[in-house]
Amino acid sequence: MYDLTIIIPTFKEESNIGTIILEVDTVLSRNAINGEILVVDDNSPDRTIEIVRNLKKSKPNLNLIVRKEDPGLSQSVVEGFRQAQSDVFLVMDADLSHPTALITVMLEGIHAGNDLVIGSRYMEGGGIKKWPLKRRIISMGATFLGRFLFPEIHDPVSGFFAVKKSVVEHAPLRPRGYKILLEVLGKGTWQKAKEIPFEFVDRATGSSKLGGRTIIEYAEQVIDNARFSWNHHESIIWQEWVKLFKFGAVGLSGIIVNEGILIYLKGYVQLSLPVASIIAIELSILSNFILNDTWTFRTGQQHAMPHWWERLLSFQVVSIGGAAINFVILNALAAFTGVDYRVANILGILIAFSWNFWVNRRVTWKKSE
Ligand SMILES: Nc1nc2c(ncn2[C@@H]2O[C@H](COP(=O)(O)OP(=O)(O)O)[C@@H](O)[C@H]2O)c(=O)[nH]1
Ligand SMILES: [Mg+2]
Repeated sequence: MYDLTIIIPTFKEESNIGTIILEVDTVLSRNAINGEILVVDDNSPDRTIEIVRNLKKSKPNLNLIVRKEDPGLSQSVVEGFRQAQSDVFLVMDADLSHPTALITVMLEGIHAGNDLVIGSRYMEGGGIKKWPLKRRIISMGATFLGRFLFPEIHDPVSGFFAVKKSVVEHAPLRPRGYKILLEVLGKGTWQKAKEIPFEFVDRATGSSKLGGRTIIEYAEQVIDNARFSWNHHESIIWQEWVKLFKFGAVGLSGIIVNEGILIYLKGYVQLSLPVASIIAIELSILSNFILNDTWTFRTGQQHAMPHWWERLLSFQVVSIGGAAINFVILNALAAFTGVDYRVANILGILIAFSWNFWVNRRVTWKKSE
């Protein structure tokens, strides 16, 4: 048994595999980590396998799996999970895009109690070097989609992460395509994840295997994970649905508060309509805030905005933004397209609702790190 298994999926990496193995091995021995290096290759037609076999002669902690069926990056990583001889897995690319210097930091993160430690390109301190615009756009699209399922993870599709065996051991992973981390996040059993920023450096040699098929597979995977959560209420994605549902219920309650107060102030107190409506709107924003703060987003964890008045201010600003979005969409659609104003308003409400939920989820009630 080892303390850590570094899983490296490979396909046609003859120009990189020797270097990455030596680099990883140096990090392991320098830091006295009893680590296994597990290369999972999809029967590469080049010299990848031969190079690993040669290195294995002098490195007993180096292991190789050669897969002959169902080729794929994610499938290979999952095969690595199955055959790894330790309780902590760290997945990294062979093409030197992921810095080996972070291996120790990620391992420390796991030892500190995190179920997952993700090397993140999309947070402060992280980045991507030497990527063509097309790759950047595809990657940002994938990340954006992934964040709907995991709003708190900056880079849910990173290929560089460490995970406890217990997270994936019994998870019904359906690996396909490139984004194995999304599958682990969606179906694994985890509570605490930490991200560490790093700078992704595009490969200097060999070529990327990402193609058009990859994008379709990814979309399927996102849908499959969303569907999975429907039957697995302990999953992180389901907890996200619950928040969305509660936020929607609170929004509906706000309509009742708004209408009730308006009727009272206009009809009984006899205030003028503009004054009555401003008060009704503001009080419904306040009641929405109280319900969201004590119910929708009550997690028992510290908020990034620790004081209630900070969150209230943020919620207030977001609400005004939402109202502006509703207003602009309704009026623009009604004025410049043939859309009926009632339909236009429903559209405006839906988009404003999405905005409200999304920004409040990620800003107002963001968890502290
Ligand atoms: N086993 C296996 N590894 C793969 C496959 N496709 C890519 N890889 C490996 O996965 C890592 C990332 O692949 P790469 O093509 O560099 O993706 P990119 O960095 O997103 O362009 C590299 O180590 C590849 O050798 C595959 O089909 N099977
Ligand atoms: Mg690469």
